[in-house]
Amino acid sequence: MRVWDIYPAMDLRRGRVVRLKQGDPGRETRYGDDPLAVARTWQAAGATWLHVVNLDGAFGEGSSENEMALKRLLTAGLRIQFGGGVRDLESLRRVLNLGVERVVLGTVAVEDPSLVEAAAASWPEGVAVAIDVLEGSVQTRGWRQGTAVAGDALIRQCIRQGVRWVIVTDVARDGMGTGLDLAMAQQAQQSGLQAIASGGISAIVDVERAFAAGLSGVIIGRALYEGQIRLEDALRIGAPGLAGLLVRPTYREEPGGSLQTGREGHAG
Ligand code: AMZ
Repeated sequence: MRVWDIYPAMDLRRGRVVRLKQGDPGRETRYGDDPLAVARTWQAAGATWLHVVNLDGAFGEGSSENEMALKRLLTAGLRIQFGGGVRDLESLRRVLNLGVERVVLGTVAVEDPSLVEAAAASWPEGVAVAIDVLEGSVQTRGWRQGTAVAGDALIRQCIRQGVRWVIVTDVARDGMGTGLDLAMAQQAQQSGLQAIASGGISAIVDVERAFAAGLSGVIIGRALYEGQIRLEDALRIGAPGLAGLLVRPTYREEPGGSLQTGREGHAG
């Protein structure tokens, strides 16, 4: 059966909810000082998952504030996907033991691939590899280090290593509201991985396109915090119960030029 989930994003910096532009800590917008309260608003809107990033961890800085925030977030009863600074098996095990359902590994996938292979063997549903790409090449260490590894090479590595989940982020689009580039996520999904796309989602049509492209989910950040997308609307896309089955949305151009979504009706 097809998997499809919407992940509201929560990036944490010193225990506070922020969004960065293109991952740049110098271009930060703060959205809240109480991560649990923010998480509860997403939960009230119907979210089942939350994608949490420990930015301090990703930048190689320790953060007891973010760790405390994560522990509080885990009390909300949401399913949590968490990444940032998890770079050895001991930290991975610890985060899973806290109750995180899926841990995102970025830097180690490039710097210590054997660790990812071991992790995927032990927790096939519990780990995802971050494919954070800028102009084709993978970025590590808080997206401040370019590498010689191409995004599609990392996708192939994931397949060889038995990784099930990947999160494909277009760094140049992240936090910029420029729309989603689906190509690499779609390539990953078509290679048999469960691919979640992130970076640049700015309108409900991006979510519809990701669903229509067969992806396993999308991560939405700034567009939710700034109100370009209502989470309730995003959650309706692909929701079983509406048409009874998952159906692909169809698009038709209205005379006024606005894009409307229709449904093909019952599939099968
Ligand atoms: O915004 C950033 N600068 C940033 C960010 N959001 N840098 C890294 N990350 C995220 C990755 C992934 O989810 O998208 O942190 C995680 C990877 O962390 P690490 O420590 O494993 O490379």
